[in-house]
Amino acid sequence: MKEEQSSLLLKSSSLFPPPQGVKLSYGTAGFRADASILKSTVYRVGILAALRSLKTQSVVGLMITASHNKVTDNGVKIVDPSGGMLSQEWEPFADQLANAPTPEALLSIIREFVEKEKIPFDGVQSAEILLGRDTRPSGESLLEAAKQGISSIFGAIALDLGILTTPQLHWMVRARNKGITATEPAYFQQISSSFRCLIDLIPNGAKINKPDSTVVVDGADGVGGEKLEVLKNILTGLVVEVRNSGKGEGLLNDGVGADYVQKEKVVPRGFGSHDVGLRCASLDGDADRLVYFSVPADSSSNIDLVDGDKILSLFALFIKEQLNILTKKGNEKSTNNFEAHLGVVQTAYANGAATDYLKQLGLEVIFTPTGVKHLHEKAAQFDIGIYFEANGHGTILFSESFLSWLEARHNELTSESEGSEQQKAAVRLLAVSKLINQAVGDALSCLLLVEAILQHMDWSIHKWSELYQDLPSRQLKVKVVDRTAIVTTNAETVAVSPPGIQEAIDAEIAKYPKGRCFIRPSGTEDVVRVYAEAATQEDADSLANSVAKLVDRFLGFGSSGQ
Ligand code: NG1
Ligand code: ZN
Repeated sequence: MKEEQSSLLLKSSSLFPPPQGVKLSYGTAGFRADASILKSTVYRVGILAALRSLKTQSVVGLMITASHNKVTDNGVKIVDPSGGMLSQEWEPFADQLANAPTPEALLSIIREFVEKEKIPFDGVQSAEILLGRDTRPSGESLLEAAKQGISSIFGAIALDLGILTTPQLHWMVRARNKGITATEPAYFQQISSSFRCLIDLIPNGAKINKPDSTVVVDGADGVGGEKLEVLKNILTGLVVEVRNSGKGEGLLNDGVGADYVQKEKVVPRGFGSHDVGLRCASLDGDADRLVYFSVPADSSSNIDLVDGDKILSLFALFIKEQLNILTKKGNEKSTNNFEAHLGVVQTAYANGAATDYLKQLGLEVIFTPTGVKHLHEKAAQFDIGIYFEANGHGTILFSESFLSWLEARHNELTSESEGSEQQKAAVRLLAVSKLINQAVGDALSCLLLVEAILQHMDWSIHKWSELYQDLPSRQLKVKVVDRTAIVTTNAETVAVSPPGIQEAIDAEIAKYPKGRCFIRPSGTEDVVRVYAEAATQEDADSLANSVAKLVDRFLGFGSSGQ
């Protein structure tokens, strides 16, 4: 490393001292903490992003968001050139960078890493980083810190794209590296035109004038609501009413948003008995999660939740149906058939009833640990891989080889039998691959796909919700002394440490019909999460409570002397 580069790094990093007594970890979705302690971390992630761009010789992204967490929190994560999450191999380096106590320690970590990874670091190569942030008030100054980090690496430039949803930034990084226009209008154009294409192909003509062609969306008072206000004006074939769009007095994620709705199972602020029977949806604070809900007739605050598992089920049904039409044996030449491998990926948080339903559809279901990086990786192994977390984060991945076959088959069918059912199925699948965000789960694009499929099937939200009945579940959080004391295996369903805790959990589970329960340390908050499922809500609550007590007994503050 050149002398000037070293002294620039020493000088600039001395302006961003790390917080005292805090150990930061890259976690499930980047670094997250109270915004007041994050400047140094974001500055250092700026350096990390520049190194990642140099190493890959591609454009990378840096997003400032704390998603569904409270407005006073913030966070930062890197988008890899593919549009996916930062390669997991780099996470330990990210942790080292964030925790380096002094400018000198930071410099030596960088030096060592640059050498080990053989990063071209001569100031000749250039690095480019796209920056985005959500609507949190702390975002602007943190973005400045990221820019300082980036400009402390010679040859690195930052392109500030301002306020974006997380999936928009992922989409743009991916587009940029593919040589496609990477702007917000291009993104809106792509998702709105592929949505229109699906609507135009609805059997028996468009049903836009039906009374339930309106979807009412809770924007979590965040960036998703803001962007949806723009998108809805260029959409045809759907009426969108946005509430909690961030323009009013409401606070981001405060009694609103997908996380609140999914975990509390109640209406978000601004919704109530006047919405009985309407099709409602909720985005999270950075618009990468989506859940639907409706307000039942006898209620003003309880909801009928249609979560990520049901979105996954709806997508899987539609894709399976279109694939069947496309590849059915008939009088056409069957030389050009392709046995597309369709699979779904879930985590242990998926409702047991959802998994049973998907298996009964004949689908291959795979489980991974929590965190979309894990789900995404598995889904990418299928020709068409659909992944969703119960909380509403997910997408559909199409492999390059399947897409090139599909393009070819589409061209063939268009010249042989334009307007045939098979040709329409090919067009629909191609439209889905353009509508759905191939980089990461995207609430706006998933919303449009759900709406297109419901119109296609001519289904109400109730019909959709009745695909299967969720088993009652409960999620709790427990504060402990050190959550890393919990080590899990089998896609996080079994705790191997601390010793004895799994046996104690199993003994509780055995008391409840259809009982299922697991614990894991959160990757985004300093808590242990408890998830329980059982035949009745009362049992699910009671199982979750007794396991939360066990966690407290083994690891809580009263246990530290043991
Ligand atoms: P943690 O805090 O690791 O449970 C939460 C979600 C994840 C994922 C990340 C990223 C649950 C139970 N966990 O992770 O699924 O979405 O946040 O935002 O919902
Ligand atoms: Zn989010």
